[in-house]
Amino acid sequence: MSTGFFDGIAPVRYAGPESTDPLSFRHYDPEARVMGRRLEDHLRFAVAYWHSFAWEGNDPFGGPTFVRPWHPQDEMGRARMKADVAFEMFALLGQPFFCFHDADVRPETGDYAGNLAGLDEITDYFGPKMEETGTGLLWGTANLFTHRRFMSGAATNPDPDVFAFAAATVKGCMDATHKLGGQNYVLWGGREGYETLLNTDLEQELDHLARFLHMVVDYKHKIGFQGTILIEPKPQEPTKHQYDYDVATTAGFLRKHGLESEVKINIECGHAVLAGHSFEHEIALAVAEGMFGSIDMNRNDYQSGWDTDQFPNNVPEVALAYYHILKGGGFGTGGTNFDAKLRRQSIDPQDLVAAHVGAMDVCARALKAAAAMLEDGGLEQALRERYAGWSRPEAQAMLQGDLAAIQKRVLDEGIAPEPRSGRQEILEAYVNRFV
Ligand code: XUL
Ligand code: CO
Repeated sequence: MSTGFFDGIAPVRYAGPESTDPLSFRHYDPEARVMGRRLEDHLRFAVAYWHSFAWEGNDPFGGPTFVRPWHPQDEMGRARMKADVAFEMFALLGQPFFCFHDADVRPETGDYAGNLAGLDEITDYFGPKMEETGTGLLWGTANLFTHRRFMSGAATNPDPDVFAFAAATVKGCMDATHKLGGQNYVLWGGREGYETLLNTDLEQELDHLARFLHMVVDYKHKIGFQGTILIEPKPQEPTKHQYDYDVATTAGFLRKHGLESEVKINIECGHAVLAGHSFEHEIALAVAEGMFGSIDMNRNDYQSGWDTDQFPNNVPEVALAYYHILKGGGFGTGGTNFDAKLRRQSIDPQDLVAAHVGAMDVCARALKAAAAMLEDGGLEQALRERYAGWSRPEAQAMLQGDLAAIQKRVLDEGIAPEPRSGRQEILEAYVNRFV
């Protein structure tokens, strides 16, 4: 029986680029073929439970604005109603996946056993709904940052009892993810970082973080979880300094601790920007490191310096992100998770559906542009020309040689390099033809 929350909203259909209905897809036709693959299989969309159903609209100055029938979220009856509504929206959107934290889906009971029982009960409730709506789990994760017990971190907490509580919580969430056939398990270091070095043993905390991660990997193998373990970097917020700062930091950390073949990276657009990078930089670097896993799609406000988690609406930017994803071979177990929330004035149920429809259209349009650029090959051709000198045998031999041999060659041959144009504006105009 329907909850009635989305009354009057029909399942969203592809209606073509001319459609003016905000509740129709203009660019996302799941069945359309791009580079020989269905668009749905390229993009692998997921809805994030936390922003869409658990967040109540609070900001630092104001209380809840959404006031949904399942608020306050303090007992199992309302957790089930929230699940009913969530799966009703999944059925309307038809996206293939969702993602959740334990704390999004069950009430906080204040103790470990109570929380675990709630998670077990609600994930049993999800099972048939996933079946019925055809919605899979892209990833599960543990919320190790909201409750005050985690105020000084989880795996990096100075108190070993918090480390224990966090480890036990992650075990429970991995079990739940495995039970629901999740394709990945994510660790975002919610408060794994510090507020001040004055009270922080940075070296010890990083060692504990690595040990924790090894336990996660060991447990994955123990239970036969086939999904990918993903780390989601973020440079700051909530702590002043987050240990998983960006892709470069995370890749170095994984290699130092022998985890590079076991763990991949989930890259969020807004986090990349907070770290002073572009989304495509973080993706390209993860691909180069062999650690690209999945993306959290969103955008930050350009003027504010924090994580605003808005829905994406900039096709040229998103196209460059998908360009690097496609060039790297596309998603494996990963996908496009909308880690994005409504603005707190957008209180209508229709706003929630329309936000996802608009975002899915932005991504579809961007992916098609990225595929067209890749098929046209203009950027790849420009790269080949720019690096062509390196295919000469003497250039390759130089990489096997030493400084003295190179000096001899420079002197003998009178090597005097002539600068060549980087052609940036021409390439930017080239991209503009596709987006
Ligand atoms: C926080 C964030 C999280 C993770 C999952 O900035 O992105 O929602 O994606 O814990
Ligand atoms: Co995220």
